[in-house]
Amino acid sequence: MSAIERAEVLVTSPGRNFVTLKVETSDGVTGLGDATLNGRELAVASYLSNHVVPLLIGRDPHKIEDTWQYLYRGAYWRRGPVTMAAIAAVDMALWDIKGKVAGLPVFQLLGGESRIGALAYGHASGADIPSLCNSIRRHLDEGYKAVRIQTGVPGLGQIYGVATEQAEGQRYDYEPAKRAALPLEEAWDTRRYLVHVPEVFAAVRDEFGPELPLLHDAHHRLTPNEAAILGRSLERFDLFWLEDCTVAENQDALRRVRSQTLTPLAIGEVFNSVFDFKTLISEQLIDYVRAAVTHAGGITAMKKLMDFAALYQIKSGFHGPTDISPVGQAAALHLDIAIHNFGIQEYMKHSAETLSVFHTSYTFRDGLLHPGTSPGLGVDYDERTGDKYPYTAAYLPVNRLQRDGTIHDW
Ligand code: KDG
Ligand code: MG
Repeated sequence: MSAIERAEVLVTSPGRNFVTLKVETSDGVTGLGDATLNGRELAVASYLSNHVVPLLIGRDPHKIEDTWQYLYRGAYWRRGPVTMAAIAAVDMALWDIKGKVAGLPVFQLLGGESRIGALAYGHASGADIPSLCNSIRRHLDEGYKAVRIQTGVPGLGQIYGVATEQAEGQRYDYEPAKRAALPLEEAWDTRRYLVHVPEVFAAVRDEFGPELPLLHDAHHRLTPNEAAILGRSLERFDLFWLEDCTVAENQDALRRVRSQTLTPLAIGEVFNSVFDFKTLISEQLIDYVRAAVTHAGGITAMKKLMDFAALYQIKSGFHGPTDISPVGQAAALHLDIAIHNFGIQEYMKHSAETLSVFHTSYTFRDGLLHPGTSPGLGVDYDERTGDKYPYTAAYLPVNRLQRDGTIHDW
């Protein structure tokens, strides 16, 4: 019988921090899993190396479901981003191993291809409307068929999720692309934002027409009532989705938003369990599940979550910014291709530095992503290159009200 012989946590920082679990079997097969939790990376690295790796040694690598339950139920302490990212990494690594042993890409083990590719959306943004429009044009030139649009808000400074560098050809990475010992502090004003966003959509629809799928992320900054107001004011622009319109750990609050607007809603990038979605799904309060395979327990848990969502005609929109490693992105793509209720996949290209460590086989063509047909997840990790990039502290920015400095949701 094959057994897990070694498991190792690899921390690297090629442009930004990533935590990867490498699992090796007695037959010499290696599997990779993404355990990156942006800004709290070392907590998961420690959870894995101190509390999970010792439990894996000697286990049958093919028992994916049993291992998932062993780590989830066996720990006594359930859920939470650190625990679920650690379980996700083990889960992905075991699917990677199973695929390699079978000689099949993981999507074949999940039921095979349901589509030729996964519609991807990119991140267009700019300090103002003209620079946003340039960014949208660049995305369309690169082949994107759907874009998320974010801009600066007049009267506020740097805003989360908006590129500061606009020069032609310069790429924008998600925060915290710039390393610092302390989080940056940004100023926020909801009234200014609510006035500005409809103006942005009006200008973009004017320039790019009615058909381009447009998305927008409110980053949890609104109350349910403000979210309903925004949803209503954007209805005429026919969004693909409005994301994280309000803080959703109080799932009941979404009833207010849902009953007041027809703008499609996407929620869940900070969620890590099916229970975070239970009310949202069973009452059809959202249209898209935004969870990340990396943060919500891996392929095993996300497949079940999406099967539950399918009963309510809710689709996937898996989280895929650059703080999801190429391993996590590949895991999402295998699910995207296999499940029936796929919606859209977020796709920000990783930097050349990141891709010098993670060698990927997924492709992006004509706006569609495909995980490729290599056995397993299709990502290799170059340890020699990874070791050249030591971990560097980096944090997500903190958001304060411009008016009086109160810490605000985001
Ligand atoms: O780590 C946090 C980021 O991944 C997140 O804020 C990005 O909101 C985001 C998105 O929609 O990609
Ligand atoms: Mg988001």
